Amino acid sequence: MSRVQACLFDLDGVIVDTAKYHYLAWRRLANELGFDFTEHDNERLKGVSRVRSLEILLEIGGVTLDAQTQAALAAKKNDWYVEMIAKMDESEVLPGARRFLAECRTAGIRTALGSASKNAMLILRNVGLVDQFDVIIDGNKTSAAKPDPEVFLLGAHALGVATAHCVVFEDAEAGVEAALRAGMRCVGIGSPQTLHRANLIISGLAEMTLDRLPME
Ligand code: B16
Ligand code: MG
Repeated sequence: MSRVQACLFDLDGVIVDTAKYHYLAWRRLANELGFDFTEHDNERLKGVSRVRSLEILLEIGGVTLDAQTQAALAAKKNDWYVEMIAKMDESEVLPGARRFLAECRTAGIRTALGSASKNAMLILRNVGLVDQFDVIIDGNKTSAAKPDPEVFLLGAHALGVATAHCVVFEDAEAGVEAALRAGMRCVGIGSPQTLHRANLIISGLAEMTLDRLPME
């Protein structure tokens, strides 16, 4: 019997691919400001908070703006992003995610969401996954961004599971770092080049089975 008692999942890049919508909204903003923003540039925003994402975007465009203007632009980008995610449905859950969440729960392993997004609830509702998580920690409940371990520590605490019995699923380097700093094991989803510190690296939850969960 596995000693793993809880699995904590990042949202964007693990459960759904919302990075494509973030990209479209950030690119629209960059174009309005008079510069281009490529998909390659967008990689730098994955797993990063909204405020920090805007700072990186402005850095790329070589634009300096006061705090008030920055706040207004972040809100504008979010309105465009929300317009897109409002149309998401069940078909946008990444392959294997729904099945693996169900397998965890059937095996008595508790589940939590650990996302930087302040829009996580809207996304989970639209794709029909709210009920698959025992606990949901999102960007509205945290004060420190990954690689700070706060989001995962809050998740483990709410689940009542010791960090040593938790496994995190993450697609961003900062998220892997956050999981390890929380004293948890981590399954990296994506490239071994960026996620090499994870205990196991897979290309998506379609490859994941309970017997592959990294144990102490
Ligand atoms: P929002 P995750 C992150 O989600 C995204 O990867 C990142 O690109 C985004 O800036 C961040 O959420 C904040 O999202 O603007 O919706 O609050 O990977 O932590 O699930
Ligand atoms: Mg992510």
